[in-house]
Amino acid sequence: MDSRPLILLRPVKDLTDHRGGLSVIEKAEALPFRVRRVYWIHGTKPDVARGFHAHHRLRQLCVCLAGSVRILMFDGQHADWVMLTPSSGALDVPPMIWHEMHEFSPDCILAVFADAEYDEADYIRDRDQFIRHVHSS
Ligand code: T46
Repeated sequence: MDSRPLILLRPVKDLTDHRGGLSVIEKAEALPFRVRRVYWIHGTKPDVARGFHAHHRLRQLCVCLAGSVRILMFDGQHADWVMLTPSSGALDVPPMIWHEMHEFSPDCILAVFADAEYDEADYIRDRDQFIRHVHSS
């Protein structure tokens, strides 16, 4: 298995001025793929966790627009946590990374930029199956 870092935070440019905030993600270093779908998670109920899957091929960038959320990234061998906030940068979620989203603040808005349209067949929603898949490839 390769040993890529599990937590890769891509830069979000802050152009805040006296009028308020303006944040930008641009250029390949920050947005390294063509966006084909955008969705956002909001109004998450207390004590709810989401995710609990990996994708075969999908690559995504998660940006916390408001509040905070704690994300677990697991490559089948190593796991790491990251707290996403509007100032933490954009989390790169490559294919074949099991991810879970925990501890959503009530005001959390988590935007996700994806490189493909929705396809349920791309999901691995069973953790044991994910681990078997990682170790067989
Ligand atoms: C991910 C994390 C970060 C659609 O029909 N179209 C869509 O574009 C999406 C994202 C979801 N759905 C359906 C699939 C489920 O029936 O909406 C329902 C809820 O999706 P899910 O339970 O997968 O939601 P999360 O928050 O667990 O995961 C989502 C994304 O699905 C996933 O790709 O990486 O956010």
